[in-house]
Amino acid sequence: MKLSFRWYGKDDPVKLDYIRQIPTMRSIVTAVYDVPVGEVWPRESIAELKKMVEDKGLVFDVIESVPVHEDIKLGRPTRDKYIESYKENIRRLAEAGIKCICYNFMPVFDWTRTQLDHVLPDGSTDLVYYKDQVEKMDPLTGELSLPGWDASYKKEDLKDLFDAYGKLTEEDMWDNLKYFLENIIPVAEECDVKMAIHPDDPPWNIFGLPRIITCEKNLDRFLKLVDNPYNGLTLCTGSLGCSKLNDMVHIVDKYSAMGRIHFMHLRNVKILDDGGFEESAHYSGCGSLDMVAILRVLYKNGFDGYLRPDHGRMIWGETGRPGYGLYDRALGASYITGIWETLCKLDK
Ligand code: CS2
Ligand code: MN
Repeated sequence: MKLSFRWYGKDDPVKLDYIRQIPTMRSIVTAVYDVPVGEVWPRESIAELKKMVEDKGLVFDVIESVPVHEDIKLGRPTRDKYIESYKENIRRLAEAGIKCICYNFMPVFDWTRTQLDHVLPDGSTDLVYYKDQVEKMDPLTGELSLPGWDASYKKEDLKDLFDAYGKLTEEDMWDNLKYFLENIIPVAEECDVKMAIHPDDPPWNIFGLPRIITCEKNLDRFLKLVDNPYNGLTLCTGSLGCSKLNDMVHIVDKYSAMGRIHFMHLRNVKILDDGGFEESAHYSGCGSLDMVAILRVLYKNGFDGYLRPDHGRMIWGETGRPGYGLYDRALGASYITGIWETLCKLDK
């Protein structure tokens, strides 16, 4: 397991100087953030990121994310141009030493929550998804904007996108994903870069937009679209695991045994009775997922891919990007390291 940490580049309030102080921290997960979706990343920007990371003694070998242009997801005629840029990004990143690229295929919005600063009984804050509040949200009229989302959409563009997705069935999404994979996976293989799709978060349709990377059945279907080890998964326990229908230990066991998990996101969530959820500290007792059981199956299957603590709470007065503060993710990383060390030593 290669422990890694997400970093949002030089404007991230969380400094590489701090990240490197987390015991056993190895890789930095980052991206070029100032290039519009669908365009090629300048070699200089990639080189600059690599240098910043390596100057601190950390490894630059995972990218999260190279975003997929909506025209690809929608199967519009212009998709070929964006697919060509995507391939070029894979090549350029491979030249810079990247071994794994995380991306997602969610229409329009990335992860969705109803509140980013929900206060827990201990005074820390977390991200929550309350069903009754989601029903009242209208992304077309509200001033709603979440940090996982591309803030660049104008209201009119959003309306067009919603109209376009309104005509698209889930089967169309599958066709469009297959077309994308058939084009990019051969390039990824040639460049020795593992592609790792991130599950939809939450793993169900939101605002009437179709979502397909949601459950075991669909993960099976996804892996068969292009049955090649370079076509793999970012297994995010908090994304799939916020649905009671997903048995996370079984899912992690199955796909790590198949060698198709290239990147693990470890995060805990507390599933609520009505199907909503609250993100929690990583410790198993704080949420609905059993972190030891998840890490145990990874260990048993000899998992040697990347693994990072995912969203943390805001604790100790830290302010910054919700889900991506330093302190709680560092606690998560240490907790994971402790479990992993125990698994290794018990095995001896
Ligand atoms: C999120 C996402 O759960 C997560 O990791 O923070 O923003 C994720 O990075 C993207 O969906 C990956 O493409
Ligand atoms: Mn994740």
